[in-house]
Amino acid sequence: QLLERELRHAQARGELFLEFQPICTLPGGRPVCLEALSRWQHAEFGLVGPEVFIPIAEECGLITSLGEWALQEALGVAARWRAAGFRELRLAVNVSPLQLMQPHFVEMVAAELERAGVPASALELEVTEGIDLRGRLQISQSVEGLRALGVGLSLDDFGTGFASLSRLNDLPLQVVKIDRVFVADLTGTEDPARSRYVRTLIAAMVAVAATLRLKLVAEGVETPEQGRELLALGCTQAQGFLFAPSVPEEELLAVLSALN
Ligand code: G
Ligand code: G
Ligand code: MN
Ligand code: NA
Repeated sequence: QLLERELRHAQARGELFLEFQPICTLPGGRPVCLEALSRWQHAEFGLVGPEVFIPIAEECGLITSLGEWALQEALGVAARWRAAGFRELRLAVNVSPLQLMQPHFVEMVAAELERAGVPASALELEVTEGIDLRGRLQISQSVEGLRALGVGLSLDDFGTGFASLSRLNDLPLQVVKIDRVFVADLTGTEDPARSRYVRTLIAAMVAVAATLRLKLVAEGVETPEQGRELLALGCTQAQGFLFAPSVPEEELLAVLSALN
């Protein structure tokens, strides 16, 4: 189809770029990590979002090279913010489960870290369980290899995919990210039963995360009220428009100094 054909040329044409969004402490709003988010600026279609082109890339086999590009590009930017003095600021990069299926994925990650001069401990890979990761040998080997390398693993969009609370102990995770649909319903719903339910759900996630020694990040936090609710529930990190939208590298310094 048309988008697929155009996506095949996007990389070579330089139409892909990255934006970065801070993940901050709750309370305090101190940035601890920057998540790299891919963007596609097409000459005719305009800005195409990753929720559109990532699934296309996954279907047509472009995700491997797109994912490699995103990692390489993001590590280059991270090397620059580290050189500018932000050494404690980690980098989070989204990876498709299909990338974890690649036999040489871990070697690729190690080579890109080496090339950028960024330590493995400064990198977190975010994976969304859009497919069931269980029982896939290559995926468990990749995940184990990343752990051995010292790269962190985050479970993205938690609560919406295949992953259940009982699964959190099966992957060597450091971080779980609560999907923004739950955060939105904390305060944004007219239905008190729904907001009570979402509160209970988040409290349960906080309890499980504490037991498993996982960091919990709430996504899509837009208002101070949501921030207060999440803090009261025991959530200690958050990401969202409350702190900053995603911005290109050129605007990072301004965003970081506004947050500090
Ligand atoms: O930033 P935005 O809300 O448009 O991102 C939408 C979704 O696309 C997010 O869930 C994010 O995890 C995913 N995404 C963004 N960039 C990448 C990428 O480089 N690779 C993969 N696999 N997913 C990405
Ligand atoms: O990996 P993930 O899909 O969670 O990536 C975050 C996505 O959420 C990005 O596409 C980003 O543009 C979007 N986003 C970031 N902050 C907010 C927010 O506060 N509210 C909403 N609705 N979307 C957000
Ligand atoms: Mn993500
Ligand atoms: Na997400």
